[in-house]
Amino acid sequence: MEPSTPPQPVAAPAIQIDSHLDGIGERSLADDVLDGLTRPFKELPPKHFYDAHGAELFDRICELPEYYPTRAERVILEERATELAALTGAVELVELGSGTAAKTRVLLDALDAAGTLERYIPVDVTESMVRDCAEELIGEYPGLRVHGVIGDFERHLRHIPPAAGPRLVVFLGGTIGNFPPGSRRRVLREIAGLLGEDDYLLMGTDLVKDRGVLEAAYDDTQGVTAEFNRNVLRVVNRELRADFDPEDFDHVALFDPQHEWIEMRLRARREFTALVGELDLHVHFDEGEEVRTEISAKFTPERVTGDLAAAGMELVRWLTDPDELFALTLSRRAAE
Ligand code: SAH
Ligand code: AVI
Repeated sequence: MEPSTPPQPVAAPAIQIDSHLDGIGERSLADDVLDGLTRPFKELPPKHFYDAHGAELFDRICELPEYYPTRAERVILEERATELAALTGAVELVELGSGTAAKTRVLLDALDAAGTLERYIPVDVTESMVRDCAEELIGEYPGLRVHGVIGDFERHLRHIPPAAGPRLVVFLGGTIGNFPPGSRRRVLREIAGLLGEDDYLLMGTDLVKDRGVLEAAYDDTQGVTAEFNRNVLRVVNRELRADFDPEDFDHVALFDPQHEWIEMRLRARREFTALVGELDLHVHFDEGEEVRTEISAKFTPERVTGDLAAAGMELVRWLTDPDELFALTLSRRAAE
C-alpha cells in the first residue's frame, strides 16, 4: 500500500478581494443623477469623482502647495503612530476610503514594528485602487494578508470580514467631512457598529480656520481641483451616455461660515440642455445655474466629540499637528 500523505494545512491566500459593486454601483450613479439633477437645487454626491482619472487627480491635489490637509495629517501620523500601535495592539487595520493608502503606510510600519500586524482590509468604491494597493502592500510587508472590499461604505460595511483580533478602523483624509451632518452621524453609527470591545476608530477631520486658507485649498492656482470637480461630468458621460461638455462649467469653491463647510459647485457658463442617454433624461441649465458636487466640513473639537458621542463613541485621544490645521481622533465604543 502507498503510504498516505498527511493533510497539509492550507495557507490563507495573501490577497482576497470581494466586490459588492457589480451592477449595483452603476445603478447608484443612475439613481444619484436622476435624483440629483432633477431637483430645484441640483446636486451630485462626491463619491462619483473617483474613477481611475479622478483618483489620479485626487493624488495630485494631495501634492498641491495649497492643499495642506494631507501633509498635516501625515505629520500627526508620523509623530504618533508608534504610540497608537502600542495603545491599540491592533493585529488588523480596516481602512474606509483607502485610496492609494499613501499615509496608511505610516501606521502599517508602526504595527509591523510592534510585531502585531497581520491583516489589512481596505474598503473603497474604486476597484483599481483596492486591487493595485493590495498587490503593492503584500510586496512591501512580507507575511501581510490583504482582504480588499470593493464597495460603498454607506451601504456595504456589513461585508467587512469579522475581526481576527484587536482591530483599528481608520477613516483618514477628512472624508467624513464630505457627508452632511445627518448622514455623517448615520455613517458614524454604522462604523461604531463595527467596533468590538478591543477595537478603536482613528478618524481624520480638517479643522475650522481662516477662510482664505480654506478656499485656496479647494481652488488651487494650477486648476487641478477644478479638473477634479469637472471629472464627475466625465464619469456621467461615460457611464450613462450623457453629453455634458465639462468646459461649459466653471469650478466654484466657497467657504460657508454658517455651516462651516466648503462647498464645491459647477456653475454653467451658458444656458443649455444636456441629454443623459441611459436615463432618457434631458437636464436644463440656465446660465449661472449651479450643481453642488461636494461639501467638505471643517470641524471644531466640540463638533467632532459631539458627532462621536451621538454615534455611541467616546474620545480616547485628540491629536493635532503643530499648526492645529488638522486633527486625528482615536475613539472607541462608549460604555453602555
Ligand atoms: N484615505 C485617502 C483617500 C481620501 S479620498 C487619503 O486620506 O488620502 C476619498 C476616498 O474615499 C477615495 O479613494 C474614494 O474612492 C473613496 N470613497 C469616497 N466615497 C466613498 C464611499 N461612499 N464608499 C467607499 N469609498 C468611498
Ligand atoms: C476626500 N476629501 C476629504 C477631500 C476633501 O478635502 O474634502 C476631497 C477633495 N475635494 C477637493 N479637494 C479635495
